[in-house]
Amino acid sequence: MDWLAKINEAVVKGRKHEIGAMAGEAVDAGISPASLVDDAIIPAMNRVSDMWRAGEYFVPEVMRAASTMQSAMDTLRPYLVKGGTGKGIRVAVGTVKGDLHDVGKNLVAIMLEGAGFEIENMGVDLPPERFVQAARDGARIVGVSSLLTTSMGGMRDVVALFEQDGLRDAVTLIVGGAPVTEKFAQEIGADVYAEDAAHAVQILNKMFK
Ligand code: B1M
Repeated sequence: MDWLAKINEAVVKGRKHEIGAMAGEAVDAGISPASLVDDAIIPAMNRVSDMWRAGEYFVPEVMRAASTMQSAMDTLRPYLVKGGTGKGIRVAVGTVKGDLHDVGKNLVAIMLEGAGFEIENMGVDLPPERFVQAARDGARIVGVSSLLTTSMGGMRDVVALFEQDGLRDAVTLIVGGAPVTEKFAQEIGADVYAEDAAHAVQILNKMFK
């Protein structure tokens, strides 16, 4: 059975109630959880995006696919986080104000948890104050996600508030999301840009051994 094709199709078609069992069976059949994410689930969301742009999918279908993806991630989460070494470093991650996209941010959170970081997943549409509060509550790394060109400017406000509150040097600020670039991250004064979840793990693992 081609599990990758089957899972890809199930996400695209939004088979939310079947996907959990399917993902579990695929793992039992020997497919690596990381491959399910990289080679089936993320490509499925890219297909959904193409279908949206082509006018074949509308918001309800996209929402259903995203929620199906989330269910798959919920099933895979225990496998992806297995083996975390427990670094004792808290990372707070959230999506910037005005932005409701949470799938990529959740993936980053799961992968970092798998690498041994303690995770506070703060949610979406967050004002700058929420990110600063996370640092006051003990996060040493604060991650900000944005998926919209119209929301990414909000990352600048997050950095500015950290500076204004005298907490800029107390945290490592990591930013990412589809429209975000290394150049933009440097412009706004973030410490780290990660293009995807694996990259975020790689960089933070190097910085926090
Ligand atoms: Co939206 N949407 N959406 N959407 N949506 C995009 C992002 C878009 C590219 C689609 C398109 O037009 N091709 C486009 C943005 C264009 C732009 O600004 N450049 C877009 C738009 C325009 C919109 C609306 C404005 C549409 C409308 O209403 N007219 C609206 C905005 C709502 C709002 O946020 N205020 C909207 C709404 C939605 C839904 C609610 C329907 C749904 C979100 C559901 C949810 O998240 N719960 C949705 C979805 C699902 C998408 C697409 C199809 C898929 C996003 C996704 O989940 N990708 C998306 C097209 C696309 O990206 N292909 C699109 C899978 C995920 C694993 O990847 O999130 O990129 P991604 O995360 C990656 C990296 O970016 C990175 O790591 C992850 C992979 O490892 N990363 C980080 C992300 N955050 C990181 C943080 C880090 C480090 C790395 O450190 C902290």
